[in-house]
Amino acid sequence: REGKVQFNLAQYHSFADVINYLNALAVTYPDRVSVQPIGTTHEGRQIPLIKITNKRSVGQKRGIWVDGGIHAREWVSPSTVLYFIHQLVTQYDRDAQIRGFVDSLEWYIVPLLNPDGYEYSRSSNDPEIRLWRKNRSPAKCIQQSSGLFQPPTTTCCQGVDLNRNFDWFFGQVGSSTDPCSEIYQGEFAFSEPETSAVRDFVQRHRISTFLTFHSYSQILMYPFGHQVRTYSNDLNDLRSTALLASQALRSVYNTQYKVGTGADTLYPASGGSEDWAKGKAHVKYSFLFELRPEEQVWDGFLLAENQILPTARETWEAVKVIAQQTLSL
Ligand code: ING
Ligand code: ZN
Repeated sequence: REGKVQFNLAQYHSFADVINYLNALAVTYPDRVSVQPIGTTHEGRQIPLIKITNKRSVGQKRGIWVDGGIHAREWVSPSTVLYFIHQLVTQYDRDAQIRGFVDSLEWYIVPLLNPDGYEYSRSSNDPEIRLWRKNRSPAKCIQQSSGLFQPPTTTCCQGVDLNRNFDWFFGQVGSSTDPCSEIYQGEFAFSEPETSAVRDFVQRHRISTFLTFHSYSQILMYPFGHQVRTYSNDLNDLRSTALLASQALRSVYNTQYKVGTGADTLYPASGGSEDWAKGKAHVKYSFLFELRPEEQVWDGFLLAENQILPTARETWEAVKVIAQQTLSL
């Protein structure tokens, strides 16, 4: 079955291509792969999760959650997560460390958490569309007063920022109640099918490690992001693991990452999945990766396809460090 599943990891793909790839892996490697939907989006797409573990090895295993593509325009995120899937599935027979990860852990991987937003961002090069961030929830309208003696106007906009919609200090900071804002938090925590699917799945499984992939800025974040200088009581474990992971990442192409909380390194924002996973779902290790390119560029969401594999390769080194730490819990 070597080389049986054809998929070009060096290109950006449609959601349909991703589905076909995951299903082909499940058919070709039934002893370690299965695919299941974890929810259905507003536009009716089923969100696929691929579970990777050695089905013959028995006993309680720790779970690692991995998601990509929560934000539509961050295309290198799903591509990078697809590379992890490829490594775990196809390197099993060649690499003893990966064999250990697949024998002794359960990987729950959602490469494309926001397929509606992703397909929308693929549908045009118009910046309003290509740079879409949110999901595609139905339009919500607000009345705006146009001035004294003017009739109020109604504005309607689509989409919720899924990384403001988790139940962690929901609506408090770095988010908006305006449906037209890029950081619109939604009507209430977990109002969206994508976020409630993550909540339900994580709560029903033994998850020790939660990894979520964004772009861009080259930052490895640990909790908490809603307030500066605010950390979990096991900060030392998270920070030392993050530093080891960022060193492993740097060892490949000398790509430099900052390490810290979202609030300390970028800006405070509440309602994020990484904070919810640590603060409410009580996973041990929760990290958010901001992938390439570096913070200073202005068109960082338009990352050239020749950057996909280098980004994925270096990030995989960091993920393996975190998986190794998870194994030794
Ligand atoms: N970045 C994250 C965001 O959702 C973040 C980073 C999360 C910062 C939480 C602070 C707190 O804004 C991207 N890529 O959107
Ligand atoms: Zn993002």
